[in-house]
Amino acid sequence: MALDTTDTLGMGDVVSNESLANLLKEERRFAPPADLAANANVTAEAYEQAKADRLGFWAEQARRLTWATEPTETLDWSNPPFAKWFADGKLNVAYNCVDRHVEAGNGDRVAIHFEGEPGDSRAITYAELKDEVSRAANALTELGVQQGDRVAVYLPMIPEAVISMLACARIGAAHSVVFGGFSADAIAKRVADADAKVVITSDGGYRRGKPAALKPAVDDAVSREGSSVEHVLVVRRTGQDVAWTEGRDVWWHELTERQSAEHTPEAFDAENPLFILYTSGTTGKPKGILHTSGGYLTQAAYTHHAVFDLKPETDVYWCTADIGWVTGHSYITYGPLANGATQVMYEGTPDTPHQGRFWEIVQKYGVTILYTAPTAIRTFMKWGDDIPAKFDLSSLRVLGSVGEPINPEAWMWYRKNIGADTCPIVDTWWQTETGAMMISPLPGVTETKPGSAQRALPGISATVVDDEAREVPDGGGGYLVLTEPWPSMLRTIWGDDQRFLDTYWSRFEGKYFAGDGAKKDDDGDIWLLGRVDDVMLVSGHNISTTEVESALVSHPSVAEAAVVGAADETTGQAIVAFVILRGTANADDEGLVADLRNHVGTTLGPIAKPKRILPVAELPKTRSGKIMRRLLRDVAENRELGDVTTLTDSSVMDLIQTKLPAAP
Ligand code: 6R9
Repeated sequence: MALDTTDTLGMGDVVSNESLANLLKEERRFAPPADLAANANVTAEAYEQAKADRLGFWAEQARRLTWATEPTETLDWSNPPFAKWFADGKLNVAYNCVDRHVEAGNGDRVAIHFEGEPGDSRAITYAELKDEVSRAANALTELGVQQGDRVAVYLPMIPEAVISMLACARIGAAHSVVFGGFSADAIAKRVADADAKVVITSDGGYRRGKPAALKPAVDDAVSREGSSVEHVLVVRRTGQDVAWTEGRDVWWHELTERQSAEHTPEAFDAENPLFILYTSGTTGKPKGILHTSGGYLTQAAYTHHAVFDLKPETDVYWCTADIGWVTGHSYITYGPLANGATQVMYEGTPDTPHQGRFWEIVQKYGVTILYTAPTAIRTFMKWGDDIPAKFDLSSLRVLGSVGEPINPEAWMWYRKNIGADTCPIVDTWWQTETGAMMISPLPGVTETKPGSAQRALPGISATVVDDEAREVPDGGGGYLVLTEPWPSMLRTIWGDDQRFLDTYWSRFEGKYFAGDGAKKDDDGDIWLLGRVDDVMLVSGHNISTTEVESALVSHPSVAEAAVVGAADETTGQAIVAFVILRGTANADDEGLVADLRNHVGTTLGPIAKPKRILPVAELPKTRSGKIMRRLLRDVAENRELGDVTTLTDSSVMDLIQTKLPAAP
């Protein structure tokens, strides 16, 4: 989450006492399809049940898992905010994700339909997955990995990524997955912070039609002085040449092939660390978010069952996230596999070899549930309606969104062009820190509203507060907070309890501060307004970047927009918008820029009119698709660029800077 600067806690200067202006009015409503509602996994009753007995509700959800020792305690909150969930229970996470489905007679069910970018494919059943995870667990044990150790994973989107994570879980070691696009520096920092013993990587992976090397970055990272890494385990994916350090480097296939496919899963404490995942703050070193086993898996499994209405016998689920993002952890590896789902895993980019690749995959596997990000949806909008129209998407029944607020127009496009105007859209708000979904519609229950995540899930308590920590009334705006502990909450920042307290628990006494701006509409539904650090203060009014961006995207000439507040002598901050135009619109058309300003003025009010609108070809994004507004702020304020290491493609910034006219 590269936008996260909450640990600086400097936003008090930015968000003043004035609440976020409630600008956007969205009146469209969509009822759940009747057949889905009639057969839904979860009904409205779940909210009532959880409200009456929140801990009882979660204790019941924990029974979705198979425990070696059933927990008798639900929550230990005796030392807040350090939570323990199901603390006297014991389980093996990998057993829950794999073995138990085989034991239940579902060994022949496909767990993963892998689709490689070059077109190779591979179906892995639960029985096969059990063998592979067992061999990998034996292999890690042979390399000296033990319960409590850390293993770094730096892999492309191939089944071995999931197998590696589960193999770690199986032997009680914590994994730390590092995005396959990060630099040697980023790997070295994360490996050092977690003190990882082993790194699992590959020769390379396929991206945009070409093999892209991965191992050189690992070689560089682990050859630094004082590295904790004893072994590098290398998966052969592309067959490209690799440098080899004898004694340290080991081929995955050589090591795993000679292991037994039998491995007895040991039961570990519910609070045994499962993984560390780093979120990159803009300043300081990345935060290692620590998740543990029983509570995390309970909420990942429950939310995947409830929010996607998963029917494991018939659904084909596809989450397009990368495994290096928390979404890949909770909704590719843990949630779906704990639920015995059949899922698609795709290695590459959406436009390789053509812009219909996603829809071709949906058609090929008969995908019924699709989970993707607003950034992808806006890209598909830009490419045009005719592309998905060429494919049979009639298998789809539930559509999900995650990562950023989804603009109402992107939501409408998704529903109409991908969801045949019938599929419910679940806009799921959550964070690396929350571990699993927190705020989302339920597909068989909620009347949805384009652009709103709406309501905390059963068993979750979220609200919006003002500067003084008072809950805002319906119609008000402020900060999103979580008011009760939840099973998949982060337990701490790895090795830095104080930073955990400072970042999340010091802003509002006794409440978790998420760092997002939010408002409540007149029905009490929650609308996310972007990171608090991104909120603009224009002539004394707090204006959300999200709302101005959504207004711009609702203009037929705009495909994508990123809005920032730049220092301004008269108004404090002035709104600067970077826009990507749709196919036929002309970037040099002065009339269009005036038209866009007026469009924002009529949609949101004159206060929200951007002072400058700059058409650009690309926007800077993180690997999880979030727009990095702070870099655009640097550009808009003619400053030198800050840290660009978490960008997907740093050349984007050169492009934007060269295209910029001098500031007026
Ligand atoms: C899962 C994930 C977390 C931040 C979060 C918020 C933004 C995610 C959202 C959303 C509005 C949604 N975010 N989902 N904003 N609506 N449905 O993205 O985790 O990478 O840690 O980012 O992403 O700003 O605080 P992570």
